[in-house]
Amino acid sequence: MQENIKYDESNIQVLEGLEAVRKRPGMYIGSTSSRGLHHLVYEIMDNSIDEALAGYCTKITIIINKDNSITNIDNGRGIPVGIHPQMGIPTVEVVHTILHAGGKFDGKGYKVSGGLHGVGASVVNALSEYMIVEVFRDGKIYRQRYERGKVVTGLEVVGQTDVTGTKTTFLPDREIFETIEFDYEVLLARFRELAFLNKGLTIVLRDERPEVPVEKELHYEGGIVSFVEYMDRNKSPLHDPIYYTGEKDGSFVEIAMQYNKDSYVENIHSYANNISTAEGGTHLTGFKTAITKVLNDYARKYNIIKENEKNLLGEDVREGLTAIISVKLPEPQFEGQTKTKLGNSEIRTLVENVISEKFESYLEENPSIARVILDKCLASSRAREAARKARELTRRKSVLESTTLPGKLADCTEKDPSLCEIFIVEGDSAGGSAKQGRDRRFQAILPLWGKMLNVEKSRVDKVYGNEKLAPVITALGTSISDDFDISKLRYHKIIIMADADVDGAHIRTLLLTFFYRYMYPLVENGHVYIAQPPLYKIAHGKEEVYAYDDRELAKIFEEKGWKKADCTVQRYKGLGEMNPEQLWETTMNPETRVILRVELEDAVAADEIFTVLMGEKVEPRKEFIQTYAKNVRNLDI
Ligand code: 0RA
Repeated sequence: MQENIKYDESNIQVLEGLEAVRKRPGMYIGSTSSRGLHHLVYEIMDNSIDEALAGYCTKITIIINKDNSITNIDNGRGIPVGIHPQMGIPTVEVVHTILHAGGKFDGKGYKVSGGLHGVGASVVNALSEYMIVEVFRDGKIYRQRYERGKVVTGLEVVGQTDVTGTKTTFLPDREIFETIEFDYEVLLARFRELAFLNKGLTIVLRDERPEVPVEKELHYEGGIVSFVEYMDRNKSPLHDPIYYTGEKDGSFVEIAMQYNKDSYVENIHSYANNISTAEGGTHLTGFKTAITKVLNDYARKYNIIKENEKNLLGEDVREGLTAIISVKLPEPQFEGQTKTKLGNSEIRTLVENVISEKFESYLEENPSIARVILDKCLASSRAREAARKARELTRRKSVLESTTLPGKLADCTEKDPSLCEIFIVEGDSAGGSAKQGRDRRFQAILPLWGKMLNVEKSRVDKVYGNEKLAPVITALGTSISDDFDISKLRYHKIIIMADADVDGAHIRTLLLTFFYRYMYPLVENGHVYIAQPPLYKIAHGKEEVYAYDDRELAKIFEEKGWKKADCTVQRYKGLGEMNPEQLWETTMNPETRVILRVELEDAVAADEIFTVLMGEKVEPRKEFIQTYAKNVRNLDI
């Protein structure tokens, strides 16, 4: 009797658990937007990756089915089907119906509970119209079906097999998600990253939705060395990638790094248990400290830095460096605003020791490579010194002129940055309309003039001195690079407003490159927006409406029942053609406008796009433009 009551109670708890997930899905998967939708796939796949890390699974296949359901197949041992000693139901059912706040259900190593990950199969189940799990184990095929987290069929044996593994199919719930349309490219980018991070693992992505299904197999014997080569494929490396590993007390670290000739920026990505640690943490700190020390010690030893000269700084030794730092550890602590900062202190020493020992001997054994690396660092150091002088000059000037804000800035009256917006506008005529059309209480206008610098091809000293960028820097108030301070940001919305033509796209890309490379936290924290001016104005009698693209134009005719012959359709060639009232109404008024927030879903892809579009090599740019020319209007970062 006792037993029975207890069972009922836990059953009720179970239901409450998954009900909670359906009531507040954002708490478990971050959001119900497209981003949250894609997280469902990562959650399910995560379990298969764990099985691969444990050494039992070599291949994971993910299929996007015609109806946007997802099938995830692995060739691991199969989820255990035996009766769970505490719960009294099959373990596979426990895994799918009981909320495991990211914990391990079987004490297996490497269960990740950081960021949005690790919440597990039960959360995905709760948020799916249906889920079908098939386990291939002990010569049998077991099968169970759930709907919105609830069991609809008990675990059944449905056939025989001579393989092992787990196959999960789920259809995300339309009642929960804003969209259930999966993006092949988004999944592919994440799977490529996972294939790089898990050397030897094969990941297959198959899209069954097109007329002719698409399939891609990802497998990198080189692991993160291949990752670095991949990221640098459009750059000019100074040497082959350097690769180190280390291990202590059940924690593993892997580092791959390579210096490039023609890049002035650093491209370092760190991971903990396959999760991108965008905010860095102990592994990244250990890496940075150690390479700075090793390079300074070597340069001192061989008199490359003279006795009266200063040491190289961290930023000097990272210029042009591409690196991946990947750690795998039993109990990762994720900290920081977005829970993407690794906190485990022991990892810092582990990484430092690996680099100190091995990078030092690498330099000793490869003196000519050591020399080109150090030449690059020294050049960076000199440029930094020049930048410091340029900066001091700017500061002195501003003291003399008594105002720090650029002359062309039409500032707003509101002083609380969280309520303020700045429109960065190309061209004086558009700038004029914007100044007249704006709501001056909270909207500032900064017209740009002069020659725009391509920051991808320049060092920081050039950036400070650039006539077009300097006003942007002073108007925003944050400074740049290592001096960047987000608490000084004067406007929480920075809106780039440029024409919808090729020149406008160019200026947009240059400004985005600048923000990405020199004011990264602005992008990361979602402060950067792109204004969407309309393409058409349609007048019908006294009524006037705007269309932002051709599709919308067609829709307006259809919905309003207007005939083309009765309307005047004006196509805007540029912002300058709009009068202040029109610009306000269509592009600036928060009540009626459309603005796109620049989001960084994938830092690796973003770096790649900026390198390709703005970097030294011409061929990859041509290739990119030829491939994507038809989509340029939707170029999203
Ligand atoms: C724990 C124990 C065993 C397998 C798994 C977990 C497992 C879970 C998942 C989830 C997706 N695919 C999976 N593959 C395996 C096996 C224990 C044993 O066989 O002794």
